[in-house]
Amino acid sequence: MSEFFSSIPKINYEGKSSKNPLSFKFYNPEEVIAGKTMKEQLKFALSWWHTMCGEGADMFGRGTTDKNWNASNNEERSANKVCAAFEIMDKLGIDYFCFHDRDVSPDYATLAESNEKLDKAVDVIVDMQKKTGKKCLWGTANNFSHPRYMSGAGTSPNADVFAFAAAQIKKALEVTVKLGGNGYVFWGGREGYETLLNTNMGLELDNMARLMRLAVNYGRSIGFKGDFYVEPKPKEPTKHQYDVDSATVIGFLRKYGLDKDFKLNIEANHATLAMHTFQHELRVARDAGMFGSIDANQGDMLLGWDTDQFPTNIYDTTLCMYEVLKAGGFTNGGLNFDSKARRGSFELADIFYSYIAGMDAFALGLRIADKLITDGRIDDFVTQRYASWQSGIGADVISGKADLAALEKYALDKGEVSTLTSSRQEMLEDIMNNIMFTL
Ligand code: XUL
Ligand code: CO
Repeated sequence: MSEFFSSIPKINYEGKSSKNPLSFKFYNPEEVIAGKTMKEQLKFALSWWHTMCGEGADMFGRGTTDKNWNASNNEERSANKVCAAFEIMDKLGIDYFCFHDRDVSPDYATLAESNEKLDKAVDVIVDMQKKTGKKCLWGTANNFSHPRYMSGAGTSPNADVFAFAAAQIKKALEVTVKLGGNGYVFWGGREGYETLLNTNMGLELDNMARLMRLAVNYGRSIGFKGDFYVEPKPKEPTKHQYDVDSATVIGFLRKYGLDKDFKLNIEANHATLAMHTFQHELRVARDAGMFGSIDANQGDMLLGWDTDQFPTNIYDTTLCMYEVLKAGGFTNGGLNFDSKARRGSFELADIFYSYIAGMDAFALGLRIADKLITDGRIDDFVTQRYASWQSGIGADVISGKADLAALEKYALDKGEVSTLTSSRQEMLEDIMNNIMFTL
């Protein structure tokens, strides 16, 4: 097999004092943190679309990176992409990958031909999986790029479009099962609207749920035992995406009885587009018992769109890993780098620099999150802050013993609340800095 990155060596852990940019400073795969190896805690995945396909094009200019992988036609490109992807995973020590059907093999003239060519490319992946042991974290169907999906897929006003989307999902599920994937993602591509003047929102949402139910039924019938995920996002490409945020998606899944099969795939940049912190979105999912997987990236707070930058903000990665550890760690999910190098970072070597930056940022985040938990000051503060719910009137409210009349009597007898305590935000932020910077 030809090497695509002959100048890049295998990336090793060299420790935080290393000045070698092609080394990990914090990610030491076999080191045990919080009861598991870092590799098991972090479950890093490569995103086929950004890494193997994205060439850095934006609204104002064409791509800056060549992702043709020395191919002379589409089929050859699909096969070469597999070799290049496995070389990247091997050199970085990444165990998982995520894909859309059309990242692996593009659209051909008909659905039948697209399926046939997809099968061929998938066979190459299966072959490489056998040789390397690399695994599929999750698969999905690209139901948003083809012009037929201009007004949505599952929420299209046109039933034929719904049928095409369903057909693509059926095939993508089969491929995910073939690749041993334990996750299947619904990111709401163009499932949303631009104006309610032309939109039957109620029907569109019912239809989206119908499509998800059909996917669950079919997936289970072909032996898919993993988790289905919805990936919330509030806007872009449509003005109003139906899957706004974790809370909205959880409400939707419960309304349609899909909450037993679906969990959430939380993406950092989508959280901030929804005007939430990444941690908020993770907490909402965790509290609902629906935390599943993560699309790791970050936005730029000065830009209002989905920049999908490689994550380097340690506060965010720390608080993310804090939520992951509190959720008991990943089961079927993992950390998929839904991230792309900036347009100006156009050399193939930048793929490695970007992944190293992202992997190290999460490794450091995991180390600090573990310290935050074992240190205990922050968790103890929270427990103390809610202590009034452990006994007395608080316990009576929780057990259901206290009705409104009992609460009124309690308040009247008390006269005034005399036990208010400070919320101590600044002290807690200082504790966090203290833990972060005394590693
Ligand atoms: C788009 C996005 C997608 C999903 C998979 O914003 O995040 O790449 O992760 O369809
Ligand atoms: Co994503």
